[in-house]
Formats: sequence, C-alpha cells, structure tokens
Amino acid sequence: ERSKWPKETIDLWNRLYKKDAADIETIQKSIVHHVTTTLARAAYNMDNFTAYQAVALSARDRLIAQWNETQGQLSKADPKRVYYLSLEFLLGRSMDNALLNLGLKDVYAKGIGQLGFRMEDVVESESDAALGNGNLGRLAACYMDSLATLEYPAWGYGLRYNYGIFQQRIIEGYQAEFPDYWLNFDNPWELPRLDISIPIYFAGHVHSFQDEYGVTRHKWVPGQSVQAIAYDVPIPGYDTENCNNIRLWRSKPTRVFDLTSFNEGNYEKSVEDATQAEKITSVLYPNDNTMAGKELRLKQQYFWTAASLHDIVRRFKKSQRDWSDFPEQVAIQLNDTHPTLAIVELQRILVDEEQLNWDDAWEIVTRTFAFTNHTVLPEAMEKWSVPMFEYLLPRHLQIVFDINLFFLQKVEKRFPNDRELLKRMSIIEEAQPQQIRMAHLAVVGSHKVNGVAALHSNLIRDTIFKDFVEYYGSDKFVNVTNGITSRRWLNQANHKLSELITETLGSDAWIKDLDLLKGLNKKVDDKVFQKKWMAIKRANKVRLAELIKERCGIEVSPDALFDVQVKRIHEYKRQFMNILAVIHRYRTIKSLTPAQKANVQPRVVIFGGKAAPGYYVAKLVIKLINSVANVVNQDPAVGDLLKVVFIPDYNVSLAEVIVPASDISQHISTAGTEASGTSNMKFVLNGGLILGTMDGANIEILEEIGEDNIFIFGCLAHEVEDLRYAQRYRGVPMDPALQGVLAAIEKGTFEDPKIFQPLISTLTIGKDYYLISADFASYLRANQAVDAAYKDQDEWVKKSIRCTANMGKFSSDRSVKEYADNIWHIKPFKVVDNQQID
Ligand code: GL9
Repeated sequence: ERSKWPKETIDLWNRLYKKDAADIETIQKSIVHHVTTTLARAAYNMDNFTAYQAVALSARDRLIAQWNETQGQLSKADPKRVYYLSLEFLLGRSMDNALLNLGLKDVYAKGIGQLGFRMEDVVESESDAALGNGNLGRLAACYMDSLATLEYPAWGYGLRYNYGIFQQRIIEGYQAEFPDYWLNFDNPWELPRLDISIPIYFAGHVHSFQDEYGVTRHKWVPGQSVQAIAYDVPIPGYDTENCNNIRLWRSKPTRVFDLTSFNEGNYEKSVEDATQAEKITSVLYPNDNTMAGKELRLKQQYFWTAASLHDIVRRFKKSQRDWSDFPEQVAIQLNDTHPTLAIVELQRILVDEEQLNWDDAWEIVTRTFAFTNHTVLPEAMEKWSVPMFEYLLPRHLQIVFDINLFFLQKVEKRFPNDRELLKRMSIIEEAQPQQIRMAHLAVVGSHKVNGVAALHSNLIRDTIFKDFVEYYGSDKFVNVTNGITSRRWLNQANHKLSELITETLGSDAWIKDLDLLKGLNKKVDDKVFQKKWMAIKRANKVRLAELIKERCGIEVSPDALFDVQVKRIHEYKRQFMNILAVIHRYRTIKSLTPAQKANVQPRVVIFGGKAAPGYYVAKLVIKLINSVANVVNQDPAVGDLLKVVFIPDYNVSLAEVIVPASDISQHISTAGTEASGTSNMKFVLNGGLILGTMDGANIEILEEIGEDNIFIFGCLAHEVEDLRYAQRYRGVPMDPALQGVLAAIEKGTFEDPKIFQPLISTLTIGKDYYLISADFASYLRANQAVDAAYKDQDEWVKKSIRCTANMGKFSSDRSVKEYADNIWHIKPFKVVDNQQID
C-alpha cells in the first residue's frame, strides 16, 4: 500500500516522476529510442514514414504523461464534467496539432531536421483518422480541441471503427468506394486500455416480479453479450497542461463466449457468434444527413451509449455521493439523436438496478442530458421500428413506452382534448409497424435543446419542435452557433498567414482569443501589408495547383480565380447548380469574339466531396462534373479561361491545403436546408470570400464581415414553401438560361446524355425541390459580380483582409464557452504542472 511506503521510496518516485525536458537533445534521444526499439529499425533503413512513426511515438509519450496528470488531478478534485457523446470524431491528422498544442513544434522540427528529415515530409506521412462523414464529426473534433484549450473537464465518447469513411477514387468519372483500413500501421495516437472491458447485452426478455415492498419491478434477462474495450485518444489543449480524453469503444466477443455451442461441439457456430460481436464496431455508416435504418446501426448506438454510461456511472459512484447529485457532477451532450438511447439506458439503470422510483430517476435523467439538433431534413430524422427495437432491447422498449405515456398524460393535462396534438408530439409514430421518433425522445429527455446557427435554431422552434416549444416554453430551446478551432484552421493550415498576423498584431494571443483579429482592420489600407497578404494567398494557390497537377493531372494557373466547392455531395447543397452554371459559363465563353474573351476573368472551378455509396443522384452529379471537366479542360477555344477540377477523396488533410487557397468558396444550399456549415467559416477565416445563400451560418458571417465582403444570392428561407408551391401548382416556367444548359447536356455535349437523364429529371417543373431553377438567374448574376470584383484586385485584397479580421465570433472557443455557461454549467479546471505524488 502506497501510504505505507517508506520515505525513501516516495522520494525516489518523486525524483523520477518528472516530465521529460523539452530540449532538443532529449527529444532526439526519444526519437532514436523509438526508432531502434519500438520500431526496430536502423538509421540507414528509415524512410519518412518511419520518421513519422518515431516522432509520433515520442510525442505520444508526452501526451500520455500529460493525460495521466490531468486525469489524476481531475479524479482528486472531482469537478463537474461534460461528456460529449458523438458517433463521429473526424480528427484528421494528429501530429502537427499535438506538437503545436504541446508547444514543441519548433524543437521537434529542428530535432528531426538534424536527424536528416524535413518536418513537412514527416507530417505528410500521417494518414487521416477519418471516423466521421462531414461537418457533424469535424465539429466534434473542433469542440474537443477547444474544450481542452479552455481547460474544461470534458470527455468525448465514441466508437473505434476499424474502417473510417471510405476512400473515394474516380474511375471513368464515377465515384468508386474503397475501404479505409486506417489501423493498418497501428495508431500511435491511441492508448488501448485492455483492462477496461464492459459487458454489453442485447435481446433476451424481461422478467417482472414484486419486490419485498410489493412494488412491481422489472429485470432485463439478456440473450446475448459482447464486450466493450476502451481505447483512449489524448486531446491536448493549446498552451495548457490540460489533456482531455476521447474514449472510443471497440467490440469484442465476451471471453467465455457461447459455452452451450461449445459444449454441444458446435465450434463453428460459437466462432461465428464471436465474429458477429466484432462486427459492431467494424464500420462507420457512410451517410451524411440521411438515416439508413439498419439493425447493425441500432446495435452500434446501444453498444456505444451503454458502454459510455456504464463508465460515467462507475466514475460517479466512486465519489459516494447521493444520486440526486448526479446532474451536479455530470452533463451529457447528445450530438444529434444518435446517442438518444443513453436517456433510456440511464433511466433503466436508475430504476431497475439502483431501485430509484420512476419520477426521481426521470428528474435526474432530464437534468443531465442536453441535445443538439443538426438538421431539419426529413430523411435524416432517426426512427426505429418498434419490432426491431423490441427484439434487440426489450426492456428499453418498455421504458420508451412508459416515458411516452407519462409525457403524453402531462401534455393532455395542459392541452386537454387535442388528439391531433398528442399524435403529433408522441414519441411513437403510429405507422405499420410503429416507429420510435428519436428526436422527440431526445427533446423529452433533455433540459436544453439547441440548433447550430441562429436561422436553424429559429427554424427548429418554428417547425419540427413547434409543439414542444408551446408545451415546455421557449427557454428550453436555445441557439449555439457552431465554430471552428483557430489552431488547426488558421495556425496549422495557413502557417505563413498566421505568422504575418502575429507579426502585425505584435503577439500570438489571437490563437486563443480570436476576437483580437479585429486589430487587422487597421491594416486594410496598408499597401505593404496588402502585398504580403496577397503573396501568401498566391503561395497557397501555387501549392494547391501543384496538388491538382499531381492528383488530377490538370494544369491550372494560380493567377486565375480559384472557386471552390468542397463538401459532401448532396442535392440540398446544390453542387448540381454549380456545375450547371459552369456549363453556362462554358457556353458563354464559346460564343465570344477574341476581343470579348480578353475581358473574361479566368476561373478554376474546384470540386471535392464524397457521395453516400447508395445515393444514386449524388453520384451522378460527380459523374457530370467529371464529364464537363473532360470537355472543358481540353477545349482550345477556352484555354485558361475556364478549368474544372474534381479532386478525389476529399478529407480533413486535403481541406487544410484547399481552404487557404480559395479566392471564392461556394455555400449555396437552398435556404433553410444547411443547418450551419462550418467550412464557410474556415474559408473566410483564411481570407477567402464567400458566394452563398442566406442559409445556416452564412447569415451570421455576413453580419460580422459586412455585406460588401460577401456575395449573396437566392431566395430566403421563408420564401421556399411558396416557391415550391408556385412551381407545383402555378406552372412557373423553367429559367431560360437553365433551359439552354439542359439542352446542351441533352444534345450530348458531355458524353451520352442518357447517363444524366435521372439527374435532369430532378429539375422537371414541379419537382425541382431544391429550387435550382428559381435561384438560377440570381446565381448567375452573383457569379458575374464575383468576376467583376476580382478584377479590381486593389479592392479585393481589402475585402479579403476584412474577412479574416472579423471572424472572431466563429472560434469554437466561443461556442464551447456558450455550451459550458448556458447548458452544461461547468467551470474550467486548471491542471498544475508536474505534481508530486503524495
Ligand atoms: C450537419 C449539418 O448538415 C451541417 O450544416 C452542420 O454544420 C453540421 C454540424 O452542426 O451538422 N448535420 C448533419 O447531419 N450533418 C452535418 O454536417 N452530417 C453528418 O456529418 C452526419
């Protein structure tokens, strides 16, 4: 026992229990140590990847020490913590960020440089951790960075998928999907905790009985079990000792698996069951903003929420507090409806296992959870069929029905005799078969519900949650506008610009306080500064042009206007409208005289993004982009005036190259469909202007940077319904320019037009749900305005500087602080450097 250790032992520990020094020699020693021992390589037998592994392992040692220190101090002080439950964490690469946040970027670069490697090449050798689809997962990653930087006691909980989002290749213009086996070479950024193994149960039946007081109780008698194994991913804050944790669960067969099959001599069946267990965390579902409804997905959700809650409850119980203190110690944020089962699981634990009465338990549950809604798209709303749910989670189904019953009884009391209202608000949808509406369950089980940008939060109050706002009052429904981390999206991705900003502001404090960028407003008219600013943009464009040459074999001029739309391919994001306008531009250029051509602003239109493998129309959009690119890029009549590029396999590390290189980026969703978007923030922070609709966070970006520095077009969210109605029932004709474009496709200008027929038919009058025709004319005008503005480079650079200068609001530090103050009620906890053991 430690308390009985003699003084010499304690002194020895304290002498040895010291953080490694951060001098170059110590760092080089640790790198070489990992090369020769962990990696078993010789110096002459090393490549960039080995160097990356060695640097990563060396940084990892420090991270783990810091992680350990943080968790130790937190255990002792036991402040209230927040747990961020997210099925996706799109972390991207870790090394550069880890070294930056540890404050060791320069020494490591120097250290590895002297050992014969260039840090840039070493950094490039890391592949992305891509455990997410798009924005929702990247947002979680940005929030984890901010939580650690602001020293909030926070843990993320997610799944450790063996396969992240698929790798996209383009074959004959079509998207092809390949598995992303990212764990091929081991992952130095995780810490397997094989000792932390939690049994998770499925199926079986419910045993009901009378307890000693004659109260009816229920016990779940499960039919299957698997194990959840913890893998911890340390998340260091920037410029702090604090190091938070993302715990990812991996499924494994229960150690003594299926003894009956074994004893019956059915070895193969028992091994088959074991494989089933491992399947749970095998693959990330590749859908963005759509619900697939697969049984395996429901299993993933329960497996993850049950393991996480088990962990959270175990940690709480160590403190021996009363259950009523639970919401004082624990805040749980539901990132979308994916983890909503956690509400049911906590109620089950409290009522069935801890024997609390229903109402006390429910009070604890609802004070603990808060829910973020990320979309209003109907196809994204999670619903689970009751029979499937009952088979996997029989006791949870009973609890869902009870939650619903008690809830509807209260609604009935407040608004008597309104059967329609009860039907609308019910957690159970009366369909064949019945469906569980996870969004309703999440609202009923949480104390706060938030949208992710001002417009979106208003929309959910007025549409999908309208009845709930009337019942609960509007205080429960709040807005927290999304944000991005300035560490990755400016300091790392655009290091030159970051240095210029630091030099200009006289300090790098802006990295932690993004509002300080406002200081750049004073420099807008400074010619020397402008020149430096544009030189950096140009260098970033050169870098992107090289990447395009390498990956697509297309030569583009860095002097052209770089126009970028990179994001998941989705009808509501309207990449289709973008490529249709490109065709219009192409046709226009072809019709010009040489003299007229001299006035055309050269443009490179850059696309990137993955389509869900089962999303046929979205995949056709990719094909159309590539077919158009093929024709346009080879047309001598066009030359450098227009180039079209589709960069395959868009991911976080590609974004870090693309974002700093844009002049214009497009965020052109039909108004009211993009909840927030966050790449819009990344582009503007890097001095790129936006061409966008009045949707999501674009609106708030406009408010911050001013309408002269953004190109806005298209209908407004409140006009959408009327426009759809007018199309459908009043025979509004199709936009004439659009008609011309479609005619060109149908004529076979870009390959066999039959290929694109299903795409074109989405624009049939009355069916154009995303209002491409309605917005087309104003979209073309906005594009012309972009060209004209870009020609005036003296004004353009001012706009670009103003963009960056006024983006402080969109720091994820601000978002996270709003969550902490208004929703979680947690306070920062500062970890002290190098504590001694006691
Ligand atoms: C999304 C929205 O579509 C985005 O507009 C929003 O910025 C992010 C983060 O709040 O959430 N909702 C959603 O379902 N996805 C989003 O990106 N997609 C997924 O990645 C699953």
